[in-house]
Amino acid sequence: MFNLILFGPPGSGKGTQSEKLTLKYGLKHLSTGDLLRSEIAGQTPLGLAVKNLMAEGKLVPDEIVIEMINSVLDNNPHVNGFLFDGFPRTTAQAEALDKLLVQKGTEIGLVLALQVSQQELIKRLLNRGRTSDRVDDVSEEVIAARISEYEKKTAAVAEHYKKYGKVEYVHGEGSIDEIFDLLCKEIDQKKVA
Ligand code: B4P
Repeated sequence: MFNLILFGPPGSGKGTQSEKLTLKYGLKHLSTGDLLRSEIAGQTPLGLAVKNLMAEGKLVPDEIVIEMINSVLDNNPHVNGFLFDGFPRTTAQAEALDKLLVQKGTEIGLVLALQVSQQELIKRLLNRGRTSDRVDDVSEEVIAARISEYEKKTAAVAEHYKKYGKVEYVHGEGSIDEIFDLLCKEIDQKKVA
């Protein structure tokens, strides 16, 4: 089983590249952002609890996200591996994920961290806000709040996995295919090694 984390700030291309990577490597795509948005769309109690936080660009509480991941892992016992997209987003989530994977006899194989300038992130997200129904992409204020949450709480996740030598940085600006090739090179090197 090969488990991958695609890491990076909001708008760095995690969701975009995850779709291509899951197809190529046969991994199960697990996006906490998508899972949370589908709870909101279904107006479930969980969705109602997180709706305002997400609209403000704040992170959802760790307990909610960890419980959600736990049940997805339980419901997918026979996959080749998971691609975690947008998770973990705090050190507490990373520690919880490591424990859950140990219980299942596996671990994180690689963390690919996309590096994109702040100016480019804002441009991409505002652009998506014009064409999608993502409420958190519409205002520059909410985008700034998301980038600030990333810097305060999420950047530390890379430090957590660096301790285990699992992080590779990838330049996340350029065409989607160029970045995809860079990511594939890192994965192929790791899987062969
Ligand atoms: P997410 O759904 O994870 O969304 P995101 O970080 O904004 O990035 P996303 O993956 O969607 O965008 P991408 O970079 O692919 O999170 C949303 C919210 O959910 C969070 O703010 C938080 O509230 C909550 N949440 C999720 N997970 C959580 C967790 N674990 N704990 C707590 N809260 C959690 O793409 C952005 C745009 O760039 C797209 O329009 C794309 O087309 C474009 N793009 C991509 N690559 C490009 C390229 N190379 N060139 C030009 N444009 C590109």
